[in-house]
Amino acid sequence: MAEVGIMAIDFKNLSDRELMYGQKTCPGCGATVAIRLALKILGERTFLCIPACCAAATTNAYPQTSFFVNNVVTAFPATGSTIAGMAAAAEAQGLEDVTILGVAGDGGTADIGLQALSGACERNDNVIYLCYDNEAYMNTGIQRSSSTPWGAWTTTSPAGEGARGVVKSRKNLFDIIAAHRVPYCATASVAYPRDFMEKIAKAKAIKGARFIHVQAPCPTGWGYPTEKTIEYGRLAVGSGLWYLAEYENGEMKLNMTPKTFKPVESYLRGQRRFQHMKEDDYRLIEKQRDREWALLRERMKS
Ligand SMILES: Cc1ncc(C[n+]2csc(CCOP(=O)(O)OP(=O)(O)O)c2C)c(N)n1
Ligand code: SF4
Ligand SMILES: [Mg+2]
Repeated sequence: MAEVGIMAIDFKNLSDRELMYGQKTCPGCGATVAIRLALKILGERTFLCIPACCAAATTNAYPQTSFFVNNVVTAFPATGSTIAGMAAAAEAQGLEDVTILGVAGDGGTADIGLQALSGACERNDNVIYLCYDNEAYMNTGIQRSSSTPWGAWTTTSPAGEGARGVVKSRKNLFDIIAAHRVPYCATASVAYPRDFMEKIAKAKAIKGARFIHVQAPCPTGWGYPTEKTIEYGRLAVGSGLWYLAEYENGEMKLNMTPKTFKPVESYLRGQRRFQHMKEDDYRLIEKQRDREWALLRERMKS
């Protein structure tokens, strides 16, 4: 794979200071990695907003907080509108050195929060919206979202005798947000921290509505050993079931272009949510992947 550097960060001299710790997430939580790394780049002058989701429930049990930046918890559908208001307030107060950051799960972004996010993007509000995607509603016990992949078991998409898990393809958030013609939009993975942090740094340097969709594996909801979060994140990208891309100045570009893919079963077989899958399912997913990648290569620079 050819990895493309995006924004120079002095990794050697990166601050040791953590702006998120003490959270009560499960061990191996990918979402935690995403938020912690994002805050490292964005720094103390960040005003954070989180809706109902794992990231809020595990960090803000009043009177405790795991954040060392200002933060507010908002209603499930309201991240986009709350950060729009925060950006307007910052502007009214003449605060030019602050970053307004919304962090929400896939359910809070692709489903219930999509309208508010769309409004913020369409108005080009001066905000960064980070969606950590663990591919289901995890905080309430693993229900399917519109970002849950084809074939995955969840409590609302059962699998077994006569049922095959989710039977539709996931929504493509990256395309939806790029269609708003925002200044910057990207996909990322917690398993590629350098790429992710460079994208956060790039977003920080741009004004207007910026969106980053980061895949964040979840050992509890996906059903794999807690120490394998980074391994599964890597396998998702290596098998072509998650891609790293950017949209900027009206153009889309792939940041990694695998010459050959790892077999999809190397990613799927070890996860409880895909345990019901058979050889035919793997081949079907492979076909969908190849179709998707043919389109990606056609419409994106690499
Ligand atoms: C209007 C409303 N509906 C439902 C809920 C219950 N609820 C809280 S968190 C959550 C799931 C969030 O899923 P996601 O956004 O993917 O974040 P995750 O829990 O996976 O981190 C739900 C359904 C709520 N708080 N408000
Ligand atoms: S359920 Fe998943 S996303 Fe939620 S805290 Fe646990 S590991 Fe993290
Ligand atoms: Mg989720």
